[in-house]
Amino acid sequence: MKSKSIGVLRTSTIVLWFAAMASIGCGPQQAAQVSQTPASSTADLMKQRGLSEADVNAALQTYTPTGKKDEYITFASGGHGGNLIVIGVPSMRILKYVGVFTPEPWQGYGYGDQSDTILEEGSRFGKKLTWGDMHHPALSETNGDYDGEFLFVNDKANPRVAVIDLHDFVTKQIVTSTLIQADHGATFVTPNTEYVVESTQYPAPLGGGYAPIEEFQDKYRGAAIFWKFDRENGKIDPAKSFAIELPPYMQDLADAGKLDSEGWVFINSFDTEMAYGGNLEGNPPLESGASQNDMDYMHIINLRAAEQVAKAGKTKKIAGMDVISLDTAIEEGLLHLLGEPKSPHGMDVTPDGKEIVVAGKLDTHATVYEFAKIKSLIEQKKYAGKDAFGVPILPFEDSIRGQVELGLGPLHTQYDDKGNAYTSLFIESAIAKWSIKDLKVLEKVKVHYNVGHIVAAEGDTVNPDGHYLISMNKWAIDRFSKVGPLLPQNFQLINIASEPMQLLYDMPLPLGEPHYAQMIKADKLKPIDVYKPAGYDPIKDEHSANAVKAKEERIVRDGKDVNVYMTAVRSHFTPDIIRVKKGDTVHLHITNVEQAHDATHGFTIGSYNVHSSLEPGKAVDITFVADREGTFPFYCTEFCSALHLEMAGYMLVEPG
Ligand code: RUQ
Ligand code: CUA
Repeated sequence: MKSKSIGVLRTSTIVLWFAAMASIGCGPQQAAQVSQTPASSTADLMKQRGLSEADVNAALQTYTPTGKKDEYITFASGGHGGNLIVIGVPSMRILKYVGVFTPEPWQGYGYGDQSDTILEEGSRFGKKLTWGDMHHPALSETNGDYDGEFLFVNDKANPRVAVIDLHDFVTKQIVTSTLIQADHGATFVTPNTEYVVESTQYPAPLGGGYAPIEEFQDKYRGAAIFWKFDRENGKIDPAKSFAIELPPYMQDLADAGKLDSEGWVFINSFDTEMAYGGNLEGNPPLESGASQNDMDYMHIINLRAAEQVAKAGKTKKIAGMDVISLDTAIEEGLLHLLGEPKSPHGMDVTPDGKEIVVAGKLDTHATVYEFAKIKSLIEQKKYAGKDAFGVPILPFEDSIRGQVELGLGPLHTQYDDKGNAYTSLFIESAIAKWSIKDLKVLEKVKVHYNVGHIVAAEGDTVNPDGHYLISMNKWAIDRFSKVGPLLPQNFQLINIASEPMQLLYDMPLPLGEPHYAQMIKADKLKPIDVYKPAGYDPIKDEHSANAVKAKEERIVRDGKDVNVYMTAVRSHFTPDIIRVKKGDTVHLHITNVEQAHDATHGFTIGSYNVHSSLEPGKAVDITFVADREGTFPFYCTEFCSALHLEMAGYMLVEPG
């Protein structure tokens, strides 16, 4: 069930009601509870804090009393922070950071064997990476609607895709292919999450080799990788994944078709000039070299047909990946190009799947393409020409329904439940609301400042909710108290159900630059409370072979390997003394045997760079070499109980 949208609350009525309640000795929430006298009347508070009626109105739409939950959950990319950020809407309270591409000490992510495996798995060219430039989260979908089960997200810098399981909000997998060297059209899922799309941004020789940049047109290529998702296992299956070679344009954002356009993938691009910079070598800088042509190209991929071609083995292996060559893609009719106004950015399929909205950074319009027209042009082989590689180009005029003039620097588009689209205007620092049917701007709201992506409630699904939209602003300038030259991002919550649209709340976001986010109805998420039964390994997603039960704690020495089978329970670790010799390899296997909700312990041994989070029922393994003799206290790092400080012990490393 979709939520009903709300309009603007009538503040004057509410203020009067507050005043009336206050005068009879009842605060707003205390009416049915203990009677308390508010510090001041609402009118006094407004005066003291300099708040207008509009401010109070906005506050009442976001204020969330203790114990009340949010209606929506937003999953925001953590940008160069490399972690995922979970935010409640409308309160805009941060609920969690999830370690993904960057070690996250609170969760012990990257500080123990299991989670190290995940970061290790994300290595490229043998190098373990401890950060990522996270851009676009994508919730798993069933029939084009979020199902609340999984989330995928990309790392643009070190092209990778992570899988986060929303049953416990833990990163379970990172996949990467050295086929490509930077991504941006990622991650986007097909309507039933069969595939997770990852396409390149900056062309490079496929597979990661060297080629002189002067051979850009011959040797450099883009690619789109279609990672096959195995929902049953909750993992991407690289062996069943494949890629298509693309021309050396700078492919940008992408979207998967839905409903009418299901089975197709759309990727836009800039730099169809194939400029590659060289501003100290007599060439124009990349930015101007890449902005010469009036039109760039949308890439239209017939994914269903491509899947058949890949299954038929018409691929070559590059960097371990099955790749459909550009020639094969052309021969088999898998790839078509279509003009897009100068340097486009956002690529957003409408909820009915019938149209595609492309916003041009350097063009003041959004262009609305009709999928039915595109499909019939492809079927009739009606081309306007071919590009330098022989890829057929569809005629622009015949494939669009029209254009709408939005303003300066249109980037990304989201949708509501009433047939409206919302497009961010980066240069103008505004959001334009426009009618998809009439191609007319209805209204604009100012934001602060330089908005990139926007996210509306379920705003890129087949069934958007309307109501809330967050403007993800890159610049904050004067919105918050000063914190030095590096400023937070500014997330602004907007009520899009009200007319005019109403700016409700500014939330500073001080952890990297989130690019995209997705907002899901909170009741679609069904996370677990504890790992049951105790002894679960969340990374391997199975009962741990090293799980320890109460009374089965022990220390087992095998040559220089010391295995410590330990339990944690309020308020002790068993064993609480570990004796080893310098040079021993210590394998800690710790199980939090508690099953009480929120009874989390932490574990650290000083000076060994070891930390784990032990949620109820979780089992972790930590391996390290006791390479320093001495006396090392270990203790619980979560204030779990009255005797938390006593939840400690000693590791004694005797001289070897
Ligand atoms: S991109 S706004 Cu990945 Cu638009 Cu950042
Ligand atoms: Cu366990 Cu503190």
